[in-house]
Amino acid sequence: MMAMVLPSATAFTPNYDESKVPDYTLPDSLVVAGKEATDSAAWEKEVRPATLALFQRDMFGRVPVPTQPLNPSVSLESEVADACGGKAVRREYLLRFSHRNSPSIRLLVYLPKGQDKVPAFMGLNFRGNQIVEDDPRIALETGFVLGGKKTGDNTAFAEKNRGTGKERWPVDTIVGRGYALVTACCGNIDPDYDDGFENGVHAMFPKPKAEGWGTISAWAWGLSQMLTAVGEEIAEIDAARVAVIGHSRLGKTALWAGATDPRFAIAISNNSGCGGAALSRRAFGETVARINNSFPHWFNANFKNYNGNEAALPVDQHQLVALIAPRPVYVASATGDQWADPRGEFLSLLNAVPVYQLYDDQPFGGVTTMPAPGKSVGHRMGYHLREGKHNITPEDWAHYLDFADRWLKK
Ligand code: GTR
Repeated sequence: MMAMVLPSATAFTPNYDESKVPDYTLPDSLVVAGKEATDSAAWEKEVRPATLALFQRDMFGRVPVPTQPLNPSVSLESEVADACGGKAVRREYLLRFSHRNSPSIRLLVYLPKGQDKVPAFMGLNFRGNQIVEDDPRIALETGFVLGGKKTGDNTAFAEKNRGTGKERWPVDTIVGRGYALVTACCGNIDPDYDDGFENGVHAMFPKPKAEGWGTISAWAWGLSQMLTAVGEEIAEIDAARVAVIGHSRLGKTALWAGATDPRFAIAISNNSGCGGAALSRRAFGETVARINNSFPHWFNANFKNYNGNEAALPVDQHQLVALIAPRPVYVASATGDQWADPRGEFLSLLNAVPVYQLYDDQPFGGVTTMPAPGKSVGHRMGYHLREGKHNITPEDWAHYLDFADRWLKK
């Protein structure tokens, strides 16, 4: 008998045809849960908290209350004075909590030499700190990394990856422009797979309910802890001038970190796509159902109610951008990254303008249409579309550094 091949339940064909984007109406970012923001005070007092609560309830989740104090502690593990051809001091720190299930978060820090209280970029990496530079003195990430073994020792994989992220982390340029860089492997905070909240920082908290946090929320929480650690331990960095940055799933994380922690001075989302800067209602490229099926652990259980049902979402991603107001925000797309819906990413920024306008007449510099590739536009809200693939490149960084110069240099 011939076997019948049935289409798998998860078969998914992304829409890349602009004419097939469903008609949609975006929720009004200024009127949420019956509250209206007519000025910045009303936004801050009522509409912003109501918006944040909806994102927590239906998407990223709420961080559970720990059952005991977590008492973070930071130890300096290494320091070299010859990084970036002698332009930088490089340190490694270990951030831990007093809970018996605490993971160790290993921070890699570059500080421009001889400068005090510098602004900084902070972002997570996928494959361990050793990717940033091919220097055997940087500790290998032997635990969970993207592309390595899910459990067990990843030493061999980490060895192979030394220095492979140097395009993504152009430390020489960053330091040369007067910024510090702080990074850590996202897997230190929460390994990127569905494990029922058993590992990573999740293991220090009670098990979440339907509203509970997923991995993106855990990563964002980790970034906040890293910011606290920087403020307390690294006098060379001005913790009030830290830009949180991330690529792809870590770009979604950077936006959520910027939304939940107002201490981040700027949030930068690089090719963050669905669940990040891209409008969910456009269902262009990756969709809510697809992301929840492929990565059930990224968002909370309630977010699954919107699979194939984007119109019912009480918020859309322009409101995630708006939660960062009035702090500067930057979104970037790539022409070859249709999966992340460049137009949807741009439209989120554009539709967050009314909230930013409560603070600034022309937050987006009067921009109303998507710019040509290669050009950075905007003012307090920045955007560019890079020619090329899903990636973060020195060209992206050049725009981020210019943007940071505008807002973080004294
Ligand atoms: C993809 C996922 C995207 C994006 C990307 C990444 O597989 O569909 O949402 O997050 O991974 O993080 O590299």
